[in-house]
Amino acid sequence: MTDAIGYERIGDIAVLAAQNPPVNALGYDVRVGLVQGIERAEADAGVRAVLIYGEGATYFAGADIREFGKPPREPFLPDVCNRIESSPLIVVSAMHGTALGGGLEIALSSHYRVAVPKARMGLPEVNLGLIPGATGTQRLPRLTGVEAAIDLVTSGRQIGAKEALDLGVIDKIAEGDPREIGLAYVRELLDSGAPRRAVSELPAPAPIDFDAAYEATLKKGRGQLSPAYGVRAVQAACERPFAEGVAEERRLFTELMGTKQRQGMIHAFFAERAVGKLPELDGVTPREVKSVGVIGGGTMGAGIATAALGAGLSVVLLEMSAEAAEAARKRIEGNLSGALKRGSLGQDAFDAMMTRALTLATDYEALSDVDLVIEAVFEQMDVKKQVFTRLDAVCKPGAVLATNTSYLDIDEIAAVTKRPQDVIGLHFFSPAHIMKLLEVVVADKTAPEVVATGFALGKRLGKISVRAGVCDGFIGNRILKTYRTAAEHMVLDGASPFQIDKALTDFGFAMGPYAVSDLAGLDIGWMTRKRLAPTRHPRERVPTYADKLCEAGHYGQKTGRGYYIYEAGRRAGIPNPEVMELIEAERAELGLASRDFSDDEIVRRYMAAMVNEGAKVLEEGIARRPLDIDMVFLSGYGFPRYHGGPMKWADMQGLDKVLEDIRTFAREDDYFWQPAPLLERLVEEGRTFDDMNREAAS
Ligand code: 3H9
Repeated sequence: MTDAIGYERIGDIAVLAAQNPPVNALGYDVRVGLVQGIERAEADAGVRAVLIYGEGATYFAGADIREFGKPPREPFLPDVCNRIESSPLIVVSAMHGTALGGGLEIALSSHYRVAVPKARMGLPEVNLGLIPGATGTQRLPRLTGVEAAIDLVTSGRQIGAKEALDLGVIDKIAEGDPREIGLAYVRELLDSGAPRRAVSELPAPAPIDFDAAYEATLKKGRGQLSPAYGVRAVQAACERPFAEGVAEERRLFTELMGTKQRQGMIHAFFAERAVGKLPELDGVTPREVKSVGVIGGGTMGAGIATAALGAGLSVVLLEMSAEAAEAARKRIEGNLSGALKRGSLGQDAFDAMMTRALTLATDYEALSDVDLVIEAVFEQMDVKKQVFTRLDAVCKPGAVLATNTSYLDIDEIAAVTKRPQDVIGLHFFSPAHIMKLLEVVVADKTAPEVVATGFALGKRLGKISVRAGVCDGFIGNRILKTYRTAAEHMVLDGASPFQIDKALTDFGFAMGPYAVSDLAGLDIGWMTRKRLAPTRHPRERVPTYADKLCEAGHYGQKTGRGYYIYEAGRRAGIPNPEVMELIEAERAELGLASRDFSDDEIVRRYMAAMVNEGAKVLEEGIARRPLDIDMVFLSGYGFPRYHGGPMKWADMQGLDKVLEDIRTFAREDDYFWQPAPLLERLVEEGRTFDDMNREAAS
């Protein structure tokens, strides 16, 4: 027997205990162990039932994802599931922690299922670009019916024990440790003479209109294939005998396993876990943070305060006047009321946050005792410097002083204090209580424990924190500026903003860049263009048509008109014809000939600009690893997860192809399209960004 599954005999019960920390993933040893355990129990005279449970934190949390993409080794998981179910003994699974994917499939192959009240379960394979591939799509609908099964398979969402019981996924909830509740349940079943009960032998569920469900799912997934494949797999459960349904599930699963989407999503899964692991923080203890000061109660400050309150921190919010403080309080209340209405926040907790945990202030002295301050005031260097001078004077020693600036030089801000080691950038994205991304911007003198504190705070707030270095725009906004410029060049040369948006939403972005500008407010770009105008290189091509929109008072969604026109009651805008007139006038003025762009060329130019700037950001050490850039774009810029992030996307295209594109584009404009030396080196050496990720981890 392998060590991964322990075998123990307790009276007439054989107990199989999974011992594969940290999450009891169903790797090769575990699969072998389960089959051997069942065989041994069947051969063990007097054994009448088998209990399966997980030691440590959880029941099986799924197949071992690290094995994907390698040649599969027998026994395959679907065969293990079928072997368990076909046992003449009564097999019971006792679940705790998270029974996910292949884990839930093992449970569904058991004859009875019991779970602790806090257990969570689900089929999250779609989040890895896959579908359940070990009979889950065939067994689950036989228990829950088709609609619930499609919901669980296509959303990948986790459900709690109570919902699982209501849906018929489990048979019982019991308080205790899994071994204890499992043994008690097996005893109860044996004593009552309960029969062996195989889910595969239950009648096939009633069908629905699967073509409609498939189309709707495909549309909702914005080009992601796996959820739509999940619909087809559940369809097979209705229309075919069990064994054939399993074969169809396997076919669909195997097809998805061969896709780039699967590679991209699994990259995202591991990148999400690697992003917070920094060698520089090994053994560094973060400072304790119980109270947070927030300076500025606009959309950003109120969002940050909301996030901090939601994480159980006490917050002192500083504003310029009592009226402004009151407006900030209202914003926070508005932010929290959504959670209150949805029921994810109770009235008592809401009241406690708004009264005991939140203090409004207009005097810096109120910040004298907080553990960490984040300023979210106007983006102007002299304003920031004033704030930090005040903070340096009032904050207690050891307090972390953070700026939420989006692009200003944090070294320069830190230099006005006598404690630059305590100064850091914590760059949130708006709305800060919702957006996942936090750039932790490390300045020259920032102390490692202050960096660790930034990461610890990010974790507490439920953010994905990415380490960034200081430069104009850090990782995200710097790269954004470059690919946004590539889009503007295409507009000057003949593409319309609407075609560009469409090409990029077809690529999988939630919104195109022009719709995003309308949402963020066109005045932001306008201000940036004005700020950068004096230092602009003569060869930079910067269109002015958008300035004209702003001059006419059209700032996007907030004024009802920008690139798009927003009619009351309709979320999506319709293209603003005035925009094309302005663009055509500008092209005529500059004497530019318009040409056609295919959607494919639009995507290639946009992505090449993103990847090239990403490579420069890496080379300068602003981002430490390619995966850091991927996480910034996946969690803060609506980059489609199934492409894995821009750097993973580039790897999957082939870096040589991306470089070739850049060199081709450079023939028209060798000022903008300067290949990143790092990209050239990687191509020369036949290496990838993923190789860099691996080297950084070793
Ligand atoms: C599947 O089952 C397919 C089948 O239908 C068909 C097959 C034929 N494998 O997240 P954490 C690692 S697909 C390998 O930080 P938490 C993880 O990388 C699978 N490794 O902990 C990390 O390693 P490290 C369906 C895994 O407590 C460590 O474990 N299942 C796996 O915050 C701790 O993880 C899923 O998609 C795995 N399956 O969350 C579940 N899972 O320390 C995926 C985790 O080196 N897993 N690791 O960085 C999760 O959602 C979370 O890990 C879980 C625990 C909720 C379980």
